[in-house]
Amino acid sequence: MRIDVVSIFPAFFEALEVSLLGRARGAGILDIRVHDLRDSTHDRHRTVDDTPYGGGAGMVMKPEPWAEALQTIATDAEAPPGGGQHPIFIFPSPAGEVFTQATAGELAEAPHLVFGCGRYEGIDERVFDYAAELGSVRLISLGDYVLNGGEVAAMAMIEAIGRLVPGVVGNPASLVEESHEDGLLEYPSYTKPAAWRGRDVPPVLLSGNHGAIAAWRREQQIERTRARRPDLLGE
Ligand code: 6GU
Repeated sequence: MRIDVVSIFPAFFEALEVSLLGRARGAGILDIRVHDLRDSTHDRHRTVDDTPYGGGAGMVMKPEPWAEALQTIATDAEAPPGGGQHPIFIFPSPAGEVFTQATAGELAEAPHLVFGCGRYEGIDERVFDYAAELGSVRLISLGDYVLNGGEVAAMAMIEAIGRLVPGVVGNPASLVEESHEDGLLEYPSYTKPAAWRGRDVPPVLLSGNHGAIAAWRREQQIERTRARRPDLLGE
């Protein structure tokens, strides 16, 4: 899978060089390229923002640098691998649809994603219309709170999506039994020692009875989901 990221703070994405995603990049499974939006400006001050029409607080990101950066990426991507297909442009935004595990699974199937990370009060709305001529466009939010820009949100989405790409996580079985994969929160996990500071591991887990263990884990999942996230149960 190819992932391009456009941002005025490319340094945020240095963390993609470590851990599982870093290894997947080294192995050629993920082709991640980070671009500085200011490289698509042509004035001496490398200006990316301006005051909003109609007034109001804050600054808005100008359309021209965005158009140049996105067009260059879309055109360049015509070359394989993943070439010839229109990219999916993702603009992290608190005004977008909410990102879920289902969103991650869907996007993990795409050959080419482009993340456009806005700062300030947002990006000139015409950029989204322009991007829609180059590929498909999604505005996506992590949840109902506000970050200073799209970078941290893009990082979270790239990790959630990237780990679902075949070969990124060594043991695919570990992707199955985790929170949100079946609409429930994960069951609690324990390791050795069986007794620790007066706290014992639940005896059923030491019983060797696989049916009883599976039933206990399912009960735990339902119980915690009801306590912490009743919305997932429609309650
Ligand atoms: Cl995707 N962007 C920003 N700026 N804030 C957010 C968000 C995204 N998701 C939640 N808060």
